[in-house]
Amino acid sequence: MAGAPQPPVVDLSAYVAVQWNTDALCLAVMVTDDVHRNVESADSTYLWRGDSIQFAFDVDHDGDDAAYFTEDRELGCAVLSPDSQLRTYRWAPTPAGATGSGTCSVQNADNTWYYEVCYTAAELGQPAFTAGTVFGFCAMVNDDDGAGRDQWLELTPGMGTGKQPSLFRALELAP
Ligand SMILES: [Ca+2]
Ligand SMILES: [Ca+2]
Ligand SMILES: [Ca+2]
Repeated sequence: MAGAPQPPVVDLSAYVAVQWNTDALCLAVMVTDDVHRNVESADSTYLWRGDSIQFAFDVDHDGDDAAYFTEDRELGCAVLSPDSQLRTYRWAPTPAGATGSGTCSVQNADNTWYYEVCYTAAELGQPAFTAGTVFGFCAMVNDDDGAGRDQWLELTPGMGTGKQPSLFRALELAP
């Protein structure tokens, strides 16, 4: 109808869900974002500067206060623009790289992006995933709408501005 008010275009919102079995821990992230952009094709270290998702696991749940240690993981996934190439990356532990950065698939419809990311037990330093295991956990969604990252969403503080696993939430693998 001419002149009818249009719903506002959402700048950034996100939902995260987790599922697991013995072999894999999978995360589904639904992101609503008005402009998709990630131009960091040259160096995956900088995928976080563009639209992307990242997860942190304080694997031994010791709440390190100022850094990741060798058992901890920071991992992520992005869809590059304009060619829709998928990238996964592991920022921690160092040396960083694509190795051990899981698998990612992404679909989108209009401004909504559906990421599905899976990590093997080995990629999170486990012989197998078992009920009752507790990780420190944070999830983050980065937003570039045309001029580099201008905002992000975090499940908790402790990831976007310095690494502080003590601030993460507990993620328990429920039976
Ligand atoms: Ca946005
Ligand atoms: Ca730790
Ligand atoms: Ca964006």
